[in-house]
Amino acid sequence: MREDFSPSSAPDMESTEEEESTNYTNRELSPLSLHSFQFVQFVDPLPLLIDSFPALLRQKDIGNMKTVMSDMNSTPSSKRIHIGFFGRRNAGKSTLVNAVAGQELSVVSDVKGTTTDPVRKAMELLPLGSVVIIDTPGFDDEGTLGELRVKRTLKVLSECDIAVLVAEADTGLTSADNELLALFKKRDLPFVVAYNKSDLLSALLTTAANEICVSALHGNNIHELKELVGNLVKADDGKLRLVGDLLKPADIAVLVVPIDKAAPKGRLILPQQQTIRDILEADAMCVVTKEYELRETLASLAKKPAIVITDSQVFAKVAADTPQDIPLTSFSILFARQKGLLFDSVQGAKSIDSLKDGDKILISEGCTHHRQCDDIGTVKIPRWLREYTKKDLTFDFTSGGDFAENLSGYSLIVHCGGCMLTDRILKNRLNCVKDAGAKITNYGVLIAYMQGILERCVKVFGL
Ligand SMILES: Nc1nc2c(ncn2[C@@H]2O[C@H](COP(=O)(O)OP(=O)(O)OP(=O)(O)O)[C@@H](O)[C@H]2O)c(=O)[nH]1
Ligand SMILES: [Mg+2]
Repeated sequence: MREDFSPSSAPDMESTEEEESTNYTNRELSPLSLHSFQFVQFVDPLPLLIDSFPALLRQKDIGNMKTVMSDMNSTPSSKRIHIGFFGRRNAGKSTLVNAVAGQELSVVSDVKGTTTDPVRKAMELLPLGSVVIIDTPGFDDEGTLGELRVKRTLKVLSECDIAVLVAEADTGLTSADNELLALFKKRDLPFVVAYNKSDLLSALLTTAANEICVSALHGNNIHELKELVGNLVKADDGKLRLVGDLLKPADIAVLVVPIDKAAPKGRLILPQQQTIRDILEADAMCVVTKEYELRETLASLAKKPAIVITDSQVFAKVAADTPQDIPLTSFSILFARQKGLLFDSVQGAKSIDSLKDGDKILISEGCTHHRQCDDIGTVKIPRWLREYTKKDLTFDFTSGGDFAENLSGYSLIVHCGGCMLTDRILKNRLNCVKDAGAKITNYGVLIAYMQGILERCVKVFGL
C-alpha cells in the first residue's frame, strides 16, 4: 500500500485540524495589523507597536491585536478545565457564575428562563487556573423552545470536565436536580452541589464532602466553592502525558514537521507546539526538522534520539529514513494515546480488513475548518479506504460539535485527532461508540495501518 501515499497526495491531518483556530485568530485582522504583530511579538508588543506607529493604527486594529495576542499567548480552549453550572430555572446559576468569575458574564433576573443559550467564558481563575466557565439554561425548561434549551444543556454536559449543580437551599433537591445528578454519575463527571440562596435559611444545611451552602447574591462561601471545585481539578490531574513520560532528562526527540501549502503561515500548529512543550517539561531536548532534512539531522546527532515523531502526511518517507532501532510515531498517535483512544483506535483500524460492500462509515472532525479541495476527511480518507479495501463503502460526515446521534448503523467511525476537543468530549464520544457496539479509529492511526507501519508506530507504547 505504501506507494499509494505519495507525500503530495498524502494526508494532512495534523495541518488541517487547527484551521478553525487559524481562521479565528485571523478573522478580524487587516494585513497591516497581522504583519505588525509578527514584527514585534517578542518584545512586550502592544506598547511598542502603538507608540511606534500611532498614525497607522485605528482603534479597531488595536482592539484586534489585543485579541490576537491574548489568543496566541493563552492556553488553548481544549486544554482548559471546562466547568459547567447546571440546575433549575431561577436557581441562581447566572448569579453564581458571575460571583465565581468576579464579573458580569450572564444576565440575572427573577424571570424564569432568563438564560436561553449557554454562555461560555475562558478565564484564569485562582485557585483553579485556566478554565472555561459555562452558564446554562434551566434544566426544567418547558414547551418546544424549552426542550431545545434542555438539549443544548445536555450538549454542554458532554464538554464539561466538572459540573456544579446549583440547587436552592430553601427548596432542596428537586426531580430536575436529581435527573442532573444521575446524568453526572452516568457520565462519570466529577461534580459539586452548591445549595444557593442560603441567605434565606435561618441555619445552614448539613452538607456532604462535595456539597456546599452558598449565597451568590451576598458572596458567601464563593471562595470555598472554588476550592471544592479545585480539589476535583487536582484529582483529575493524573492524566497521561503526550510524550514526556517516554523520555528521560537529556533524551533527544526529533520532530518531523513538513512545511507545505497546507501549513499555516509563520507558525507551528497546536499539536506540534504542545508536543514541544511536553518534551521540554520532561527536561529532554527537541530537534525540529522537515522530512527532507531528516536523514542529515539524524546523521548529525551525537547520540541516538529516543524517538522520532512525524506528521502523518510524510509517514512513508520518515519511516524509510528512520533506522529501525529508533522508535517512531506520529503526532496524531500521541494525541490518540493522550486522549485515551489509542487502544480502541488500533483495533478500529485493523477492523477495516473485514469491511464488506455496502458498509457505512462515519468520518467525524472535531473542528469546522475551511475545507481544502483535496480535504483529508471528506475526500482523501474515503478514497484511500475504498482503494485499500476494494469495497463499495458509503460515507457520512460530521464536523464541529455535532456527533451523529445514532451510531448503530456504522461499521466504523473515523475521528480526527481531536486537538480542538476536550478529553471529556472525546471520552463521551468513545462511550457513545461503545454503547452503539461500533468501532472507532482516528485519521493518523488508520493511515499508518493502511501504510503498513502501524505496528512500528505503536510499539513504543507496548501495543
Ligand atoms: N436571596 C437570594 N437570591 C438569589 C441568590 N442568587 C440568585 N438570586 C436571585 O434569584 C433570581 C434568579 O437568579 P438567576 O441567576 O437569574 O437564576 P438562573 O438560575 O440563572 O435562572 P435562569 O437563567 O432563568 O435559568 C434573581 O432574582 C437573583 O437575584 C442568592 O444567593 N440569594
Ligand atoms: Mg441564568
